Amino acid sequence: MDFHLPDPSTLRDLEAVAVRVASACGRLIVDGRPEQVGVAATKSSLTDVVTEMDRRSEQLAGRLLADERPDDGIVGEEGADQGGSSPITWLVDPIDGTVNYLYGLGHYAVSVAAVVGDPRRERGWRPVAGAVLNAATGEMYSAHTGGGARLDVDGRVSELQVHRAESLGTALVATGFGYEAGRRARQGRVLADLLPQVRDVRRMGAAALDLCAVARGSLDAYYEGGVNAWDVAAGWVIVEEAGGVVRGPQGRRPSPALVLAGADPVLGELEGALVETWAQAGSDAAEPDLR
Ligand code: LIP
Repeated sequence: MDFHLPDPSTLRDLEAVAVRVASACGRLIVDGRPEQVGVAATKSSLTDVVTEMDRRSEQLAGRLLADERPDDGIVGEEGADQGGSSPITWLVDPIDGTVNYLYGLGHYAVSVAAVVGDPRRERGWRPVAGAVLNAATGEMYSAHTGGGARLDVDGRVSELQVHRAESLGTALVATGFGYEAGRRARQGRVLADLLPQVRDVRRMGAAALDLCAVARGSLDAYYEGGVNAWDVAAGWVIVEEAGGVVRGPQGRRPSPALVLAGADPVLGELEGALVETWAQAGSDAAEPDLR
């Protein structure tokens, strides 16, 4: 599926909008974080929590995007879902790493991405610009298609480049887990089989920041089954513009079934290892067999 790309000037503008929106939402969730963050609601399970700040952050993102890009659509993790008349839809994860935020663990992000296509349709879209702010540290990752990827730390900007590990056995690999107990048990079995085959694994709790760590060369690869479009959209374009690859099984576009990010040949080796253990780990509707 080919998508019509906006012109380079528009792509640069879209990245700048994503950075501004992520910055504003990041300030809100940090400055407005109450001493005791309460759980406002749960979603897919008791551990899948939403805080009041998730909701406030998404509301702020919606207001800012409506001001800056009134013709675009918006889809957010906490329920924002409005169509637009332009080819651009914004995917917003108002707090990625919500459990980290709830516990005060300094590793959570605001992820804002501009995509073309239809993000409500699996594999029916792709990102063209995005920003991921690690709100706890102030590290701002951003990119647009054809424009490279960069990290801005207090105004010091560096270009991002993925690391190319020599083999899966020397690769540092990150992953994450769903919130439903049965899926977590299955994902745990997959991880247990993978662990002896890699240098080490990391589970840091925020897909958007895992993808940015791949783009930065601080991880060699990331994989996860069951993530949502808003979790990965901005990190996807950031990894690609840092010279990496983001894909699903068998070279397909990423989907909730499985997101793989890194650089070949190690990414191909990782997928090969996952395909074997995935099939043996049992079935899961949202994470079908990877063959
Ligand atoms: C999180 C993802 C993470 C996944 C967590 C959770 P949230 O998103 O970024 O990769 O492992 O289970 O889904 O819920 O914090 O926005």
